[in-house]
Amino acid sequence: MTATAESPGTSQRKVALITGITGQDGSYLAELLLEKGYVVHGFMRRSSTFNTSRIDHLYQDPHDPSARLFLHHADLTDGSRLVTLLEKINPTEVYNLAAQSHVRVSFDEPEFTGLTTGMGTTRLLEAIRATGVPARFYQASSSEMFGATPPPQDEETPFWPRSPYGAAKVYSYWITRNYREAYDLFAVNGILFNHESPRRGETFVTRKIAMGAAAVASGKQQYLYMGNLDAVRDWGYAKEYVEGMWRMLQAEVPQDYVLATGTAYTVRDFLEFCFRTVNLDWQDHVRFDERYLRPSEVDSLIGDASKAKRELGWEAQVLPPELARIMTEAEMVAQHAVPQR
Ligand code: NDP
Ligand code: GDR
Repeated sequence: MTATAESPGTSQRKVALITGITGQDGSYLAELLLEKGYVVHGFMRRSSTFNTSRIDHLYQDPHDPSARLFLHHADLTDGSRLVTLLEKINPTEVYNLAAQSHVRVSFDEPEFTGLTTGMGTTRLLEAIRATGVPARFYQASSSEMFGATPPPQDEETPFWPRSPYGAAKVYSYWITRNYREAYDLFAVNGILFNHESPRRGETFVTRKIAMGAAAVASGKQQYLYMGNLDAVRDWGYAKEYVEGMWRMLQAEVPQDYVLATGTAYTVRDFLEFCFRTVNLDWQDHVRFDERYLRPSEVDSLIGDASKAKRELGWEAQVLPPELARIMTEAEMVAQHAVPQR
């Protein structure tokens, strides 16, 4: 029987499916769910080089009878594969984290971004509906959907996406709501503001800065080339945000929630925090390169997560200055960096 908004799942089975398990959030979520006793299935793309470095520490030989993590090749552009695997796995919770997730890249590859970040969600929802698996569904929605609408942004704030990525996420947001309303599916949107960690992709701004600060501190690099330093973001710690995702699927009623810290810092501030960790002045080491500008920018995202605090008991603990320190110190260790002074 399908878990619906009226009849939340009564099943004692805890079988999660994570798309995008090889990504930053997928790896933290897999850790969390394994700790909570779930059997975890992850979808990963086939690639010519291994793309599992973030989850290698969780790997278990599937022949081991105690194994609870299973990986499957599956791409969100391949709908029939999604149906086949959903039937076989029969999950109780599905977390849709897979996406072409880079905003700048979405201007270069708008059609591909639409196919994965947008239509991929419909393919997965349709596979759940068609197979009738008893799964609750989490959609990785984004603060990028708010785009040019001024802060603070919460669940009631109108969307005004400023990139092909943002537009694709708005589509996915609405198709998730539509499956909730049309088919009574327990389907929710987590509207997450930027969240970072030492596992963040290397071309996102926080990781780029943390890596750059460590490389400069150890004399491996002299300059870091950056784009718009005035953008304001609300940066939290990814490890805490995956707990919020899980809580959304344990709620009585399917609803959409914002997760954010409520803080506002510029890219310039983040440079200051990271370079301060290695006792350097960022202004001596940062140069401008217009290639990192976007055709249309999102100036300011500052989230109001009071609904998640009130109803889910979720609240961000790690704020940007500490986050920058955690990320820069992790880089110093990862790069075997020895400070030059
Ligand atoms: P990442 O870019 O680190 O991970 C994205 C994951 O999606 C990777 O596992 C990637 O595989 C996979 N993927 C990409 N395209 C496909 C495809 N066509 N089929 C199957 N898998 C695919 O993102 P994050 O972990 O940071 O974010 C997780 C989700 O949350 C994304 O949907 C993102 O858009 C969204 N989000 C993220 C926020 C953030 O601040 N981190 C904020 C709000 C929303 P591979 O490893 O092979 O590239
Ligand atoms: P964002 O993250 O676009 O907010 O999307 P990103 O870290 O790429 O950019 C944040 C801000 O920094 C400015 N910036 C630079 N960005 C990058 N990547 N590289 C640079 O050199 C640079 N210089 C300045 C950008 O212009 C921007 O204003 C992230 C992604 O994880 C999305 O998937 C997610 O949905 C949103 O966060 C919430």
